[in-house]
Amino acid sequence: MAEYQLYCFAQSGNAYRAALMLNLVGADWQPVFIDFFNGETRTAAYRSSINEMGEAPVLVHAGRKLSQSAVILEYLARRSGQFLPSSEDDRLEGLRWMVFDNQKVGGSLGPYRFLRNFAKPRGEPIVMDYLKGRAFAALDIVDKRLSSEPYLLGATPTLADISMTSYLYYPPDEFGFDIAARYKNVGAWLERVKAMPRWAHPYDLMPGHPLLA
Ligand SMILES: N[C@@H](CCC(=O)N[C@@H](CS)C(=O)NCC(=O)O)C(=O)O
Repeated sequence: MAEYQLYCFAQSGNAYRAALMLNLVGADWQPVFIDFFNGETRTAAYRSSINEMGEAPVLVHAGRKLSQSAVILEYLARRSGQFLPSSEDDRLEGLRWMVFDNQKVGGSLGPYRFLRNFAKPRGEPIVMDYLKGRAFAALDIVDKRLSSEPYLLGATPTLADISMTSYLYYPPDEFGFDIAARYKNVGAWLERVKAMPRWAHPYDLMPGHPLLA
């Protein structure tokens, strides 16, 4: 058995943050498939034995079960000594961007993409317009941030960058817009992250793609 197990599924940008981090730091890890679209995270068994919050991802390591991707990233950064911001101020700054990502970037793009591609029935136009507007407003802020520095905290990549990738490598047709083309600085930054050794696309890194009908 691998040192780390990650409960995840291919369509989850929240889980991708953790899967990408595991790969980038060269961890010995294996995915554990969550049958999210058939309701596994809503079962009593999942909530009692995997994650009381009913969410993916969950990282299992050395008797610990960690959820919330930001917590998982912090744990892996500390253990590996990689992607850790170098000063206390940068640590706080990284945390600030991860919370912003969770709530505003991934927090809007995730439900938007879910309602557009996977939910039955699909999202109502008023809800879709709202989430798209929120996502665009958040991406504007990230794009501005990346206009002057190559990475979110400056010259070197940190866990805040890994977090921010969550939904951004999924195919444009799943959103109905091309994030990398629309936000040029985000697009260039995505290419920089993609050039890192052991980078992999979410659909290649986590199980469950393509989704069976
Ligand atoms: N802030 C959490 C978000 C996790 C999350 O919402 N994951 C989705 C899957 S992509 C989920 O499990 N949703 C179930 C629900 O909201 O009930 C994180 O970054 O880990």
